[in-house]
Amino acid sequence: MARKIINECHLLPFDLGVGIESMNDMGDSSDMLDPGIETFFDSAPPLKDYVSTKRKVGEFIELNSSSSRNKTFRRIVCVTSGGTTVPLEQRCVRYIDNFSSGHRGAASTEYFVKAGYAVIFLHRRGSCQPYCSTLPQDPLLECFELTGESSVQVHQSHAEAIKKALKGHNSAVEQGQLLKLPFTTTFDYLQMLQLIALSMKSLGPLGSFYLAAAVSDFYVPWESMAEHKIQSTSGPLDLRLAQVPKMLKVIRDEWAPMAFCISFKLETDTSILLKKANMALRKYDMHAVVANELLTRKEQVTIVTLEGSTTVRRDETESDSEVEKPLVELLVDMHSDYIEESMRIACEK
Ligand code: 9Z3
Repeated sequence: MARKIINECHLLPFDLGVGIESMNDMGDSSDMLDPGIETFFDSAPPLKDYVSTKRKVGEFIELNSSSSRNKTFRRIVCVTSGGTTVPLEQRCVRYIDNFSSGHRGAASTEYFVKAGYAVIFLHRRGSCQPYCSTLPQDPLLECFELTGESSVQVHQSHAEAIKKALKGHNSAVEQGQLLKLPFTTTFDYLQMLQLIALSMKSLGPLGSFYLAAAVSDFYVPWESMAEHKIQSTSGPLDLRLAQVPKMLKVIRDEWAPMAFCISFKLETDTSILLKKANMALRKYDMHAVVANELLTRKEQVTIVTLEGSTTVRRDETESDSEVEKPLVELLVDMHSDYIEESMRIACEK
């Protein structure tokens, strides 16, 4: 259990009114963006589900904010999860992918919900989902059996796992604590992250970002991308990839400056991991960077902050324990401290 009770929000002197009307007035923040970011967003194919995604995010924040009629009041965290793709063709047949199963994000979502948060789970379509880790890896059809001409039932051997997953998932959704939004490409991901961050701006320090998605560092700008399938008969392929601008700093500077921001640093060479995490902490003004090494990422992670670093480990004495449990507990406590501190500063003004 998290150390602190997290329903202190009614004490906060921040304006938390996040009505849907006010969210529609957020306007276009692109005037303030640096040129690389502007180029990226200008070149991106517009989000197909922009209007419905914005509405869903607005309603979810409304439901969990103090302005809500039913007075449910929770902190909100945006958990990003899975890898982003980089299409090589506009009518995409081939793409570059970033490694991530989505397990970190899915498991962490469950622990945030348990700690009382409302979670916007921004995930790669088809990657691991919350409450599904105990489901059988077998093909879907092996979970069911025909019991008559037109009736089907869950196979007894899978019934417990499916019941557990359904209970966890349905309860989180029914309580209004889970909103799942899928992405595939880096274009989709960053546009959705921007939309969510701008929507969360008015939550002040009660909003949080847990950026576990593995985001591509390079991309092919839409206008220089081949429209049709690249032909192998044209010989070897020369690709020039532009650099994806780092959006972490933009979240801090412009999109949601008061939100509590946690990013991840993945390396395969442990000798540079903490140095790189420390650099990211300072460069992007994160509140914490979670450093992990590819092969040991499920066993241990190190949380790097300006105050120092703390390593948390999976409880090896329990076979089904996950490193995300102590990780999220620690981050929830840090978020509590951050809210308290922000509240104190706001009161002094
Ligand atoms: C991570 O480091 C995640 O912990 C993992 C989780 C992707 C390793 P899985 O999904 O793995 O459970 O299989 N995410 C961030 C990776 C990343 O691309 N970080 C960038 C960097 O390291 C910064 S945004 O430069």
